[in-house]
Parts: sequence; C-alpha cells; structure tokens
Amino acid sequence: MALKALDYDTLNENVKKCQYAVRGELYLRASELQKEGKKIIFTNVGNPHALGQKPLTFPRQVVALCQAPFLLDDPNVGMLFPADAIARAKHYLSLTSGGLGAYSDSRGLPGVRKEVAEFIQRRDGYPSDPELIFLTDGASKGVMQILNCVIRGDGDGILVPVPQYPLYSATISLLGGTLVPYYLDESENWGLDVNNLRQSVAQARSQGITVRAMVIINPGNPTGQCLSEANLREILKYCYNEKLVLLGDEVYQQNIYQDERPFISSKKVLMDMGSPFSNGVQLVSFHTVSKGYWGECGQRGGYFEMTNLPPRVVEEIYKVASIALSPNVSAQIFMGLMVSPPKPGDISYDQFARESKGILESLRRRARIMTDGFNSCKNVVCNFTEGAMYSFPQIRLPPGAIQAAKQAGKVPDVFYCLKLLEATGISTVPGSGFGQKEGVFHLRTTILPAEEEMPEIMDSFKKFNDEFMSQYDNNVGYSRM
Ligand code: DCS
Repeated sequence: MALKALDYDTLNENVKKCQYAVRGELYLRASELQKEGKKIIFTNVGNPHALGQKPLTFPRQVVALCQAPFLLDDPNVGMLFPADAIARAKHYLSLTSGGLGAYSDSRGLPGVRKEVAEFIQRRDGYPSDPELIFLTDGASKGVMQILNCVIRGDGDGILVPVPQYPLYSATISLLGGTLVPYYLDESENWGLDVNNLRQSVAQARSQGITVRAMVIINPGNPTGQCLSEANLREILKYCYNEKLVLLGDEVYQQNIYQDERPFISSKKVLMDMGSPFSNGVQLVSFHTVSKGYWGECGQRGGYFEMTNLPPRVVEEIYKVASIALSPNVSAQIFMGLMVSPPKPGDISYDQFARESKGILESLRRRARIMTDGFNSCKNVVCNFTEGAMYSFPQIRLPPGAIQAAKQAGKVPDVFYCLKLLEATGISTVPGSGFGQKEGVFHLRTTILPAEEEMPEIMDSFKKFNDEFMSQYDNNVGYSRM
C-alpha cells in the first residue's frame, strides 16, 4: 500500500529517536493496571498535587480573582478573600493588557519580569535586568527554546550529566544535536568531577564534535545532590576556558533537605568570581512554579534569565518566542506570586508561612524515610536526597536476575521495576531512562507520597525487593558500582 504523507516510515527520524522514560513503558503498564482496578502509587513523576499536596491558599486566591475579575466588583468579596489577595489581584490585572484572556508580550508581562528580577537580586545580591528575563510555559519550554538556539546540527554537542533528567536527552535528539555525557560520581554522593568533564569533551572533540554548552541540574534530578560553591566555581571556570554556554537548571532551588549545602545559584557564584568570568561566561538559568513547596505543575509557569548573551542573540530568542505569541498569562501570575510571596506583617503571611513550612518540613522527613528505607533493603544502596524530589537507589541485581531479564527481552532494571509494579503497585522509573554506568542499575522514585503512607510503601518495597533478591541471588558477585 502507498505510504501516506505522514506515515511512521516518513516521520521525522528525530521524533522516532527521542525517548522520555518518565512517561515510558513503566508508566504505560501502570496506567493499564490502574484501569484493571489495581491501586497504583504513581511515584514516577515529580507531580506533588497529583499525590495529594494541597495548593498554597494565597496564590490560588489571587489567581482565582484574576480569572473571575467580576468578583472584585461584588460587595461581598471581602468576606471570601483577604484584603491582601484582593489588592494583589488588582495589581496583577493592572499589569495585563486585558486580563488573563489577552496575550501578553512574548517574553511575558513586563511587570512580572520586574518582580522576577527583584527576586534574583534579593537572592544573589547582584542586579538582574528584567529585559534579560523571559517567562515561559514551565521551565521545559525555556530549556527547549535555548537548546533550539544553540544546536545547529549533529556536529554540535551539549554536555549533559549522567544520570540526567530526560528533558535534555529528548530535546537534544529532537533538535538533531549530539549529547555529550559526563558522569556524576555515585560514590562521591553524585558529585561532579571536572576531570570527567575534560575527558568527555576531549573524546567528543576527537570525534569532530563542537561542544557548545553544558547543562547542570542543581539540585540534581534524579540524583538529589546539591552542588557546592567550590564545585560551581570550577564548572564556571571550565565553561569560561572552553567557551561553553552554561545552562543552569535550578528548578529545585527551594527543595533542600540538609543544612550543610544550601542552594547557591550559578549566577551568584559567577558574579562573586568577578572579571573576566563574571562578564565572560554565558549563563542561562531556569526556574519554575512546578517544584519547590508550590508544586503547581499543571499551571505551566517558568522563567529563564540570560547573563552575558549579546543583545542581538537576545533579540533573536525574542523573535522565536514570538512565534508562540505569549506564555500562559495565569502562570505568569503564579510566577509573580512565587517570587514575591506575602511578607511578614501582611494579612496572609502567617498562613502562607505555615503552609509552605509544613510542606518543606514534611519533604525533609520523607527524604530521610526513603533513603533509610532503601538502605535497609538487600542489595540496595542509596545516597541521601540532599535536595530536589527524588530518591535514586542503586539496585545490585544478581546475575540470575540479569539472565531472567534477558530471557524476558527486558533491560534488567526495567525488568526489576515491572516486577515491583506488578507486586506492589509502586510505579517507578528505571535508571536506564536517565542514563547510568554500564552494568549498574537504579530506579527513581519521587519522595512525594503522603508522609503517613510512607512507612507502608517502604515496607512493601522491602518485602518485594528482599524476596526478589533471595529468588535470584546465588551469592556470586552481583553487579557492583
Ligand atoms: N528541569 C528539571 C530538572 C525537572 O526535573 C523538570 C520537571 C523540569 C525541568 C521541567 O519542569 P516544568 O516544565 O514543569 O517547569 N521534572 C519532571 C520529572 O522528572 N518528574 O516530573 C516532571
């Protein structure tokens, strides 16, 4: 039969190549089982509200009023909404040209970009220019826009940490670029060794690849580590010497679960380094309303800030952003609220502080419960989740299990995760979806299930795992780091 204009055979090869494990085979099987009536615990996506996290009250009040501005004319509005939420809704509406139903500037509302710049300035202690901040539909769209500008063809390489969040591998495939992996060191709590970077770049160059940019995810997904200031300095110096644009994915900057290594932004470290670095390194940093204690994933709000990009490049990025007309306007307001939440003394401050503190403290406890739970299991070792929303234990699969996976036609960690799903309903993502060293296996779970359900989930994981290991473990050299 003749091929249709758009048949699988004529599909863009880059689309076929692109893989996104977070919604891959495991997720599809979990959805099937759910349809059959099995209780599934979806820990495959960092989607806090889907696992029961309640929205923060104040931002929802403000956006509700912006969505239904006629409520502002209702004489009873003050009985339903606090005065500061009403004032804030009026403020945001005044920044729009026609409310939430009108497109905004393609870079986002100037008033909100100004609030983002003020937030960055407060956070880092250095000025930030609203003209160099673009609002986006989630951080994902921002990352795609920037990679689209960097990648000219398969001769262009992007350094990506391994393990990585597959937005990067998938987008690089889609855009026809080349992913240049650099390995994080699991035995050093997923630290980033600049020598590994050098090796990766040398190898890529020997294959004729022009390495153009480097991605860091800080705090890490799926690895959960927080980069130290010293490490960030080394990275920035490396980018300066090698003329690489640094893409700083900092979407988990509020999600920190220890005190030794607080979040520190790439921008601040760069500015602290002074000339020639501070005016020499090109940096794009990304943030979102999906993470932190907000977890407003469905709103699709994000921003990126550009440092040391020439005005003509910024103009071109603006031009390309204009093709999509405008980011979501309600999401822009969420972003405005995230970067300028209620302040001490505001009517809504106490409630906002109570809610946000409650979420963060619980996440901190859940990070601990998960790590300890995994480390109590046979043939499982797990670094502590210093930040972000994930636990990424290494599963030391015995040769018998690897053999059984082969027979079933599955990658070993996919095999393990499928068995786990069937036995317990826990839906995870196999480590192979994020990249890992040859012969080493992991899985990723989020730390997001409700705290009161955690002990039961970990018990059920342990029961499955220890039985699985006993079944396959013949006590001869299982796979190690
Ligand atoms: N960057 C990182 C490191 C992420 O983990 C995510 C989402 C994003 C960017 C994009 O977020 P938004 O587009 O929503 O702003 N993380 C996915 C994940 O691993 N699980 O859930 C979503």
